[in-house]
Amino acid sequence: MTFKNIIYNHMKFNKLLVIAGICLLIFFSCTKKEKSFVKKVSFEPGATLEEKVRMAAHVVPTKQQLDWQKLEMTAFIHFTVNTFTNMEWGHGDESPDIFNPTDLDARQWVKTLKDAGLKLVILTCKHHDGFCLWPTKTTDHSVAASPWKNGKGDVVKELRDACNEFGMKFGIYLSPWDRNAQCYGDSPKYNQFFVEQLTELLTGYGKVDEVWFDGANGEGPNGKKQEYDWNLYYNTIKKFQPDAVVAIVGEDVRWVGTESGYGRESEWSVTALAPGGRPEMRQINSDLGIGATTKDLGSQEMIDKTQQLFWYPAEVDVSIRPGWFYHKNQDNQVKSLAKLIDIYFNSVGRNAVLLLNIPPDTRGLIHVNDVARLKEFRAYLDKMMDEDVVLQANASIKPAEKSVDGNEGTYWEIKKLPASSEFSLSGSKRFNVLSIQEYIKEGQRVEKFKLEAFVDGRWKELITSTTIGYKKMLRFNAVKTDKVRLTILEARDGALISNFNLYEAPELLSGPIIQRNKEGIVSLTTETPHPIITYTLDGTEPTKGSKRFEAAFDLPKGGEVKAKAFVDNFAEASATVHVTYDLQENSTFSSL
Ligand code: FUL
Repeated sequence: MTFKNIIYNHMKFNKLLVIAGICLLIFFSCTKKEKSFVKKVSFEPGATLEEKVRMAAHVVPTKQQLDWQKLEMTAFIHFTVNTFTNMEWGHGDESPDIFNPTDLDARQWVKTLKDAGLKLVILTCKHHDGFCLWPTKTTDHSVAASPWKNGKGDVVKELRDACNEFGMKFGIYLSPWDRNAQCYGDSPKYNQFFVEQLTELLTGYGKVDEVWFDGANGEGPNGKKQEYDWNLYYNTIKKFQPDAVVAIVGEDVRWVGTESGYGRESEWSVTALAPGGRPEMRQINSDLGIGATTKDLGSQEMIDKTQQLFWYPAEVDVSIRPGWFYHKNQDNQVKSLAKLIDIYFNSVGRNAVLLLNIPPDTRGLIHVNDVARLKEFRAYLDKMMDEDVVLQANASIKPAEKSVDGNEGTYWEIKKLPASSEFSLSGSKRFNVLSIQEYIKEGQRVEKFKLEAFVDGRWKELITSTTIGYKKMLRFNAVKTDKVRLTILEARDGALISNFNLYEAPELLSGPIIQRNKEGIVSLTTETPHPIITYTLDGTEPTKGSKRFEAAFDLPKGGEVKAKAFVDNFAEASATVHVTYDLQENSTFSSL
């Protein structure tokens, strides 16, 4: 090759490089994704509402937050000296002698929870009374001083081992408020004490997936208020368990604001509420006049008022019984199946994670009534989700909707709004539940959508709702059709829909509630409208031929009442419920 040739080839090569470069530039500028803001975005002063809302659409969760959200249902275990004193908040002066479960079996807890579909379990390692369920080096006020297993036991370890065995995620609740620790209120000293406890739990029991910090903060024994060093606590968690989410007074997961089991209809994961307990975060919230219980945390009106937004998703904590701890006199107050399902739709179905508390009894076991109810709960959900009637989207999907392969699965991108998508079902199908999800890895965007069914030659509206988020589930009157239409009406940027399912939820037939008043009169009621209730007083199983309940009846001497509810001309029956009354007012209950 001559020198001239070399120069010529070199020039040709350079030209090619330039052309290739321009092509690459064009390619990348066309495919360039809008910038995402992981966990937090701050606005420039003077940003318009329109600019802020668009940025809000691109606030995204951390990997830990996303993984946590996908758990959908998690469990709480409240267990400590309160279980034995029949209290909700111990005073801190309880003797460790009273902590003596006769049959503690963490395997029974975890198996029960796992069978119910709960994916993570959080234990009250220390509640406000200060008693530690593990043999801590920080205080004598622990299981080591109790008669249980001659002071050699460790509830945290037993739970951890059971979680390993059943493949369950594991979380710790460590109450910052401590009514036993002498140093509580002497802020630097207690912070050190607390961090030592936290460190023991974070380093001695393998992987911790969630750390739960309660907001309750009472006075110390010396009358002084404890100033918690949240920076120190968070840094300790980051150091030892960087993949754990920190909840409630934590910067990853937000308290939904009630303990009733119900999230907001419009539950934004992108909130103006600043997360956690650090003073600068508290200042932001106090300037905005908002807190976890504020009704609106993420609407455009709220965005207009604030200078920053956070990915701060909601957790709904609620107990299966009235109390957080076990109380024998609440054995007949385990929430009904209908109530639990309602809670499911209003927590998991409202863009939140459900944290359902199931408290073990004084034996250290989950009571048979709670076990039975959880089984019914799982069976109901399985039956409902057995068949998704949406089989395929028909050809009328608009070109604006494109199917995208994201690394968390496929989603449709719907850019121009409002936009409707039609779906043909696998034949004429009956359904009464919608489940819809956004691809939240890229943010939460939908503000309003509706679902219609094609019935008798025209579109009939089934439901209109606001936000979606990770998951929205809605119930409506059952309809039978072979075609439905989903319309995204408003969104903060292109809507990214990752799942769209329609189910038929079985009629919810809750068992009768049996009650006896002071005069000994027994009444039977149900949450289901217009059932037929039959009952027996001789211990036999109630059938459709048994005595029908028509009016309250006298049972002054006590006895066993067994009852069942029927609907649909006896085609469907509830579980049998029974109560045994003695001469006094005491009763025992179980669902057979
Ligand atoms: C509250 C506590 O005071 C209750 O006892 C319970 O632990 C609940 C989950 O959080 O703040």
